[in-house]
Amino acid sequence: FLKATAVASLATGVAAVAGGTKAADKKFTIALIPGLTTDAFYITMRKGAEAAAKAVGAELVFQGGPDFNPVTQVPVLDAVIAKKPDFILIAPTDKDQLIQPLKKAADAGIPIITVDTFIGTGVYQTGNGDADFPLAYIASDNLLGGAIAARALAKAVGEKGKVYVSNVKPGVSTTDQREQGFKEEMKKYPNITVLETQYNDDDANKAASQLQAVYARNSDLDGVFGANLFSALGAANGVQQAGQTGKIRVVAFDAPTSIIDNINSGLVDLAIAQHPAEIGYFGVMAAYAHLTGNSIPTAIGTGFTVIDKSNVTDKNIAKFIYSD
Ligand code: T6T
Repeated sequence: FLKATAVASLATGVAAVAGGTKAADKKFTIALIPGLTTDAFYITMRKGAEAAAKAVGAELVFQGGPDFNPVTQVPVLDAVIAKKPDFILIAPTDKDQLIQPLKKAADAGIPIITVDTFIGTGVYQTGNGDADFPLAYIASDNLLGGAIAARALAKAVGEKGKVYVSNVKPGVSTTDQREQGFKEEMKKYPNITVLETQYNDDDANKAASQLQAVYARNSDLDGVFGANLFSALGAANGVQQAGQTGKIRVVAFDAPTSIIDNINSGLVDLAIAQHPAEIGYFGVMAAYAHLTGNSIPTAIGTGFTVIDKSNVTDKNIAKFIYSD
């Protein structure tokens, strides 16, 4: 009798495994729509997503717009929805303007996770509001990232003087939160004045001209926080063009190789590297978990690595430099 039971449960076990294998045999198509395709941050995210897709035998489709703008992102999203992928991972380029376009995907039965940026408040699956339908938000803690930037810049300028934020445009969840976190933390430094934010539309050339214009109005400018890759790169170029390298201090969000070069030359003090590959990896893994009937957390936070001259050659740090 004992033997029979053992055989029976073994058989059940085999059946369960066979069932699991069958579900996993379907090759899922997971679409990843970045903020824009030519940004080292999203290129690195794609690598992590591809590693995860390979691990679970899914197909990853990477399709995005040529600039960071809802006007170009929404048609890409519509084209992706028309192809009916099993899952959409997307970095929405605007908190509000992507709600309705993404609702169309949800209404078509395509599950969604937002990666890097969010829609609405970024708090999903609450039964509240019109933007809680994505299953999860996977990203850096951008408020914290802004606070880290403020502390670093305050230290670099000797806790006094004038600084400003070089930013993309209002409505982008990540960069809005970085600015918010930065300004809140800066309140702890009464001798630092934070000048008006300069919005560059994700255009490094514009950010460079703005740096020079702010400096022309404020010859005692001490520092700038570049709130994303192009803002930081442009601000740093502006500092160099103004002949102020080392005098106007630069703290960069994001860590492409160009910013690392600027750290080595002394133009940029430090870079706050996000972990985009990790965001992409967990995005695909969470999608796969959902598609195979598992529940997933509504939020996954990924970390930062602060890179400066003192640690840039350490291979455990350098692995967080973005891919070009
Ligand atoms: O900083 C990243 C990303 O987190 C942000 O949402 C948009 O800009 C980047 O892609 C860098 O260019």
